[in-house]
Amino acid sequence: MKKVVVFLPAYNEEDCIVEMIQTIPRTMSPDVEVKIIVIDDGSKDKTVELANRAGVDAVYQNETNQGLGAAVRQGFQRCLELGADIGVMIDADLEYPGRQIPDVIQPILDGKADYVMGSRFLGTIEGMKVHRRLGNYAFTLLQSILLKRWIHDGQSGMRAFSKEVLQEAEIIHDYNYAQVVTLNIVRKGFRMIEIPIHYQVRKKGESFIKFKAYMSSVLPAIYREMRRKPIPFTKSQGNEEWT
Ligand SMILES: Nc1nc2c(ncn2[C@@H]2O[C@H](COP(=O)(O)OP(=O)(O)OP(=O)(O)O)[C@@H](O)[C@H]2O)c(=O)[nH]1
Ligand SMILES: [Mg+2]
Repeated sequence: MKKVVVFLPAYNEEDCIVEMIQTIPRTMSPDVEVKIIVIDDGSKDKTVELANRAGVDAVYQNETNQGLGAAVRQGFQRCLELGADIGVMIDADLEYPGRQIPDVIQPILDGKADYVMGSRFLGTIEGMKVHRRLGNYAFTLLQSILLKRWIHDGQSGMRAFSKEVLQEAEIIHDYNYAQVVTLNIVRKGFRMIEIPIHYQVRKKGESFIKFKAYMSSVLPAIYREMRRKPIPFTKSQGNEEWT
């Protein structure tokens, strides 16, 4: 039996959280057990109450807002505490297809990958604005150059992580995780693949992305991450620190 823990980082998502939780299949295959948890990051609306009523396995509540990077880092930790073999992260804002979670975990179940990104640009996209599309292309290209391999969608809000990746991945800033975590995981030697997903832009709630804050946090974090020297992960060596 494999344990899959799906975590949703959520900040003021009362308009979406219930419907989002309902999109996540509870049964994926006979040998997979699914748990769903919410990492609430100081929401000031009814996110926590509604998530609890929607029947998730746990809601972890931060008193104050720590940022999406910090929330995903906490998500990894919670998955491990719950004994996950695979952790899945998915945004709470109804943009990503919960029904496709079985597709993103399959390559890990098959032993073909350690890290799976749901790729919007390999799949279908509904309603993404032009400036967002360009921003996504630019940040994805930057990651492709830094990793010397082609990536199609470096900012996806739907990803799956093997247990080893949950243990080893580091997110070096609290504001965001999207690019730095991929640089971190891939440079440690884990196998990443992308699979096509269907994406539909947010119809309710508010995006947290503000251009200036994003640029001034994410770009320096990418730089800092690349300055670090990755120690390749091997099963015997495990937890060695980076220098
Ligand atoms: N824990 C936590 N989650 C956050 C925070 N800000 C946003 N989120 C959640 O992270 C997910 C992604 O946030 P969005 O604002 O949709 O960001 P995005 O999808 O990159 O941007 P859009 O394309 O505009 O939707 C959603 O589930 C949010 O609720 C935060 O500060 N802390
Ligand atoms: Mg979103």
